[in-house]
Amino acid sequence: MARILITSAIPYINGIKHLGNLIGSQLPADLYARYQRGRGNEVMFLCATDEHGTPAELAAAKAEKPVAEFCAEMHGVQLDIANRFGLSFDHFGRSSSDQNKKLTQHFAGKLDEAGLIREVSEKQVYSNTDGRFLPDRYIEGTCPNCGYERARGDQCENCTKQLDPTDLIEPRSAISGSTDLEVRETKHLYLRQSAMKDQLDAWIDSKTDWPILTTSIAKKWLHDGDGLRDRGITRDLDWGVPVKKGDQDWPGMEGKVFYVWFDAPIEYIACTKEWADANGKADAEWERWWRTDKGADDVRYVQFMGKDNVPFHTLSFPATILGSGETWKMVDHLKSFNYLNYDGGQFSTSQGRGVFMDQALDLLPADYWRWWLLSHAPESSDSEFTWENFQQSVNKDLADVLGNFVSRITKFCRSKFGEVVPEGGAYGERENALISELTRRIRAYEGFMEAMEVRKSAQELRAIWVAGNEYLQAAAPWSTFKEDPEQAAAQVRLGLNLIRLYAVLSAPFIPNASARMLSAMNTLATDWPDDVDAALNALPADHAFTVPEVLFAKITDEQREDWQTRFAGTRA
Ligand code: B3M
Ligand code: ZN
Repeated sequence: MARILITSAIPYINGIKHLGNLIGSQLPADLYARYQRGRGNEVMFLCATDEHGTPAELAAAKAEKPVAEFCAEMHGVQLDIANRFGLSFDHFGRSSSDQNKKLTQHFAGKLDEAGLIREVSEKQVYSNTDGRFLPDRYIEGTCPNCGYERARGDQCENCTKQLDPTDLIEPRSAISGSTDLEVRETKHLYLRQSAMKDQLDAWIDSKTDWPILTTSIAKKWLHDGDGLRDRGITRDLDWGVPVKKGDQDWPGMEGKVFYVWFDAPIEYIACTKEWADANGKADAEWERWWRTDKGADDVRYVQFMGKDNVPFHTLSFPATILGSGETWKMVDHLKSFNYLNYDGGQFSTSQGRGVFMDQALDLLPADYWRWWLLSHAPESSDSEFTWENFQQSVNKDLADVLGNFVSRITKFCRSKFGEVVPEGGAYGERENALISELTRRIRAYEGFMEAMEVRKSAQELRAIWVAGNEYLQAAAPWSTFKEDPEQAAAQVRLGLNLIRLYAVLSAPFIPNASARMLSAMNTLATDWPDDVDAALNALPADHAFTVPEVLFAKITDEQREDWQTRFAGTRA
């Protein structure tokens, strides 16, 4: 049994995520986690809310709530939506937890001991209009690298370059729009990433199986111009992890907090301790996932994220854990995604454009969205959500192909043999041909799932559903029944067994429909079909089942048009 550690980028606390965010990390991570569990592997799947930084402060101010209270509430909201989407986290933590505070301060202390922190007296942008220092992402201006006019002070979302606010051309406050900014002197800690350049370079070179999207972004920032720059890891803010070295005060750093991007990835680790603490488990239980001298040397660690998060995960976070000199588990595989666009434009949280997770669930159950999003995952390039495409995929793949198969075979059986798996006959040539096709396709499906090729996995799964439909069409038990009821019985028995098989194979994509199929088939047998022949004999003659309610309802043209208009504008 393999041990697999899976993390999804942790969503900001400031609002409910849109479908673009969902398919950029949490959903594919869940697909992989469910698949690995289905294969019988030991999985630790983690996510959390990213609660620090100015976005949290500003969102709380807008909601007229103290920031701690706002975060606690929003964590609950995000957790509830995640559950309703079927995201099967082992723990959904909070970057503001005590565990993360302590661990973040611990790392800072270790990095300081290793000589990798320097104090810098720097000039920082102060907004006279807003009466505060402006954190990086609340300064907007033109990107010096690509000329994008709405680049933020921490990163240009157009070209992904990590920036410092003072790099921006024609900077302005993103809070008030004011250009009445001045630069004031303040002291900060810098992580000497540059001193780790060669180590990071060699580490990335050793990752020969990473997607090109991941390595190209990492390499770009390692070798771009002056190469890997040292990064400020503290901020003049009230809300965040107080700057300390381990449990010691840090002279001169009073009242400052760590930069949100310093503590956020550390939460992956801290989250595992939160999980242990919440379940009354000893530290050894989480350490065996993270400390290579305490059992984690045989763990495979996979991270999921959108492409804009790649630099932080290939450079900054590895610099933190490598720099500590301790035995932390490093990521083995990093799966990154392009962007999902919305109906001719971009999804946007700040502008409320697109469909948000809560709204999606008000329209249709999670599986409809899961299927569309995963089968259209923005892997090799950006992809686009359109209502037409969504309607088409749901109606064809889910309703016509899978749903119809389940309904036809169960109803036919009920009408001719009753609600039990029929007895008699034997699988013949046609059945054996189907078994070999399914065997070939299931092995291909496993290969794609293992490689996290999300779209190809979906295509293969669909082809597996189609193969069953084609079999049923060709075998036509409703005709066979007239001349040879025994043979019809074998065909129907195969069809009912296929439903169970489909439930097992499809569970990572559409867990709710899968559970309903299993419950209709009245079985708890969810073993992975290593042997397809055996899997298609799992439900024996006389086994009772029930005809399920319609698995997937079709989306009508009226619904589609209604939704299209409702979601054309922006969310209030
Ligand atoms: N919260 C950004 C995002 O949600 C950030 C990810 C942190 S991963 C450690 O895209
Ligand atoms: Zn740029």
